[in-house]
Amino acid sequence: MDQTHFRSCNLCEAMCGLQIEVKNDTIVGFKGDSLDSFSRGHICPKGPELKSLYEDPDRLKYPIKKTKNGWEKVTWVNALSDIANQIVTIQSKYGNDAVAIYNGNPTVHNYGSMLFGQRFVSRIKSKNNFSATSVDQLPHQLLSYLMFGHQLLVPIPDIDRTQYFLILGGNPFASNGSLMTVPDVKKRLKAIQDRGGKYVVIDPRKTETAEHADEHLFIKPGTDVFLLLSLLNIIFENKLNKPNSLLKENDIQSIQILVKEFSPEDVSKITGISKESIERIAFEFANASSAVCYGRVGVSTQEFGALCQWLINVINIVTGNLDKEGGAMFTLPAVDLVGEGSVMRSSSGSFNTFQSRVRKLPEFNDELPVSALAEEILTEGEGQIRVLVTSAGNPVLSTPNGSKLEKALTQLDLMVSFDFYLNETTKHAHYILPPTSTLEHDHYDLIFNVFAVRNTARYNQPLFPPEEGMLHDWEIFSDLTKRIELRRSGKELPTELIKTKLTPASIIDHALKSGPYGAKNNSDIQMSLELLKNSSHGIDLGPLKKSFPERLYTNDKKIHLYPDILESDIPRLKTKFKEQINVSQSMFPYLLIGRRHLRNNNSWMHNLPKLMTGKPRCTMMVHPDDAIQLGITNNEEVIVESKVGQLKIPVEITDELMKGVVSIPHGFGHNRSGTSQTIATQFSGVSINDLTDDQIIDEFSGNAAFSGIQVKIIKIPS
Ligand SMILES: Nc1nc2c(c(=O)[nH]1)N[C@H]1C(S)=C(S)[C@@H](COP(=O)(O)OP(=O)(O)OC[C@H]3O[C@@H](n4cnc5c(=O)[nH]c(N)nc54)[C@H](O)[C@@H]3O)O[C@H]1N2
Ligand SMILES: Nc1nc2c(c(=O)[nH]1)N[C@H]1C(S)=C(S)[C@@H](COP(=O)(O)OP(=O)(O)OC[C@H]3O[C@@H](n4cnc5c(=O)[nH]c(N)nc54)[C@H](O)[C@@H]3O)O[C@H]1N2
Ligand code: SF4
Ligand SMILES: [Mo]
Repeated sequence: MDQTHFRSCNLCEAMCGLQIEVKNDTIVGFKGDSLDSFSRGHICPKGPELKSLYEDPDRLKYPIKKTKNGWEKVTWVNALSDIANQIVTIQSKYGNDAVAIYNGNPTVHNYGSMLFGQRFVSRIKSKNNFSATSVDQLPHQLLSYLMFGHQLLVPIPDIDRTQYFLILGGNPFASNGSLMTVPDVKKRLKAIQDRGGKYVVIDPRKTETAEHADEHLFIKPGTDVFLLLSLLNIIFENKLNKPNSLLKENDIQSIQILVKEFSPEDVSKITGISKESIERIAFEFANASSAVCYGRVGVSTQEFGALCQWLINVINIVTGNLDKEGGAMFTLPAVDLVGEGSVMRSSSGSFNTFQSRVRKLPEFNDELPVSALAEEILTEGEGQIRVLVTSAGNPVLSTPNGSKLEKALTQLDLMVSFDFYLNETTKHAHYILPPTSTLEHDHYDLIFNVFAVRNTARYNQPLFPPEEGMLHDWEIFSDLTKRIELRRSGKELPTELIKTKLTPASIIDHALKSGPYGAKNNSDIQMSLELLKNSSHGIDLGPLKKSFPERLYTNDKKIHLYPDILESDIPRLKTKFKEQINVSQSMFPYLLIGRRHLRNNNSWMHNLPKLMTGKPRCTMMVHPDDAIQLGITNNEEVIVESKVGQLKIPVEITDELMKGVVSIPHGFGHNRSGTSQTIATQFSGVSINDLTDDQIIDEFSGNAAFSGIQVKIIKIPS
């Protein structure tokens, strides 16, 4: 069959529209959809590789079971029945917490998996629920919950209208934006400059984004919290703050008192940013006609990740830039996960209502920090994890101290992985349950429309039917959940797959019709699935609009500028401040940070040959002066050692990096045996998470702290 197919790419957060030409059931052309009003024809090199993913000979298409003779193909019914039996038996013997779940990043890029995976999690009723949230954006969601009353009321930079954009720890040129769904980010950043505005990047590396910025400042990894405090110090000291009727006066006073201790002089010594620059940025930001401060992975994954996100919100609020055009705004998506009364309203959040068993780390939104996963498997006693279900995740490569987790996985009674690759994590499973890939299923972006720089909606139909016998993630979850319920009530398990009338599309249709643009709300747009099916380039629902106080969900309808609970973290902050001022020579003198590359996507797209061309990417970047001091040269292999591990990696000398800082990308380390990813193995690289430490976290939120891991660089004698 010949056709032109339009859909959006679901690989990263940018949601670019794609135009796919098909002849005789084969893809012959792939480009950006120029009629998509949101992405305007933009795509990156990863988008077209959805084809390679679909055609990848290493992609699993039927369930496999680990046996004495190796992996064996099994039927869906046998696999799902056996798994259901084992889960119910183990839970009745050892309690619900004996079963753990880890949901990886692609879950949120796959609405079927999200909707039916959540049902599965809720039926398992285990405290041991983990996800990639706690190696990523947990602080953003936590602070939205604490300050605005809903974890998904995340402030989004109004990039198309701002005059001053301050970026900390984000590299949208490589990542294509995060918690800021923004296809075409280069053009949009350039447009700020073209209209006389500025964008400024604060990063220990002069990144691709920083390269084009009006200003880039190096910062010592992990010290952003002090920079943010001193920016506020200057703002208050100079009365640059603006009144806001949604704030409580005591909150402002308490913050004013707190920030007084963090003078630009002291902070300059800690961060490496001059006092003058700190002062100038504070003035420029506060005096701009509109401004937005934005921090991403580099600042959320720090020892003070939560305080960083708090202070970023505070800066936006007190300078009058929250919920204002050109500042940090909120979306009004067609499927509303936030609004009171919405049929799809997600939980507003929860924090520290229970703790992990071993280290007592706090729960957020019914999830525990994944840094605790390995110890919860390895530590004997009541509540020990015996079963792990991973879905769309590769925690051996993506979570801190991956080698420790790897050892833990070998001790499980049962491990089940929803994944189409046999990789570093899934190789430990007893069953791998492979779902269809993107081009074979439909998709509506539930999550990234909530984080987008414009309100948009788009429904993506499947391009190809699934091969005979293949199932979607949601179908696997749906069947398994039902089997567990049947087994719990002592019923026989059916010998066919259990069909369901409810589909992801039917759930969405209902939500669209009753959502903000649906007939139920008397909107002229009359939003529905049918309408989206007939709008193959998606529908633009306009720029972000003022949302408060209507969509502010705190109990008193005020912004909680200084949530009480944060006070418990201030002593830790002050101790660190003193330590940092009197910093002494460390056994591990270099600070390690990560990096992303446009052609990688976390750990899982290294098996697509076209994305792996070009010069080797898994290198350790180091500043030329440091290289001289260490006596190392380009491409030479060195040993990098941290408190928890060691690896060998080639050197890349570059003045992109701040002195004293080294950088290694995450997601590599495909040299482990027993996987089946032919191309990825050829470009194996090493895993930075064999150096990062499960014990180094943001103690307040439980989020992993990857930025600024102390390491030693050892020259290998020739
Ligand atoms: N091509 C590509 N795109 C992706 C991904 C990918 O793997 N590849 N991953 C996707 C995912 S899951 C996410 S969450 C997003 C992330 O999106 P971004 O946050 O934009 O991603 P990064 O490129 O990791 O940017 C983090 C930046 O923080 C800097 N940094 C490190 N430590 C510090 C510090 O202590 N202080 C400051 N100020 N900066 C610091 C790093 O040098 C880096 O430039 O990207 C998404 N998009
Ligand atoms: N040191 C360091 N570590 C990091 C980061 C960092 O910046 N530095 N970044 C962190 C961040 S932001 C994130 S989000 C995590 C990501 O961490 P994870 O989510 O654990 O890992 P991914 O590499 O995204 O692996 C995704 C897995 O899902 C599979 N998959 C892809 N699509 C589907 C699908 O539709 N269905 C199913 N069932 N499976 C699918 C892939 O084959 C792959 O095995 O990594 C984190 N780790
Ligand atoms: S930027 Fe992201 S959404 Fe756009 S084509 Fe690339 S991977 Fe896909
Ligand atoms: Mo992420």
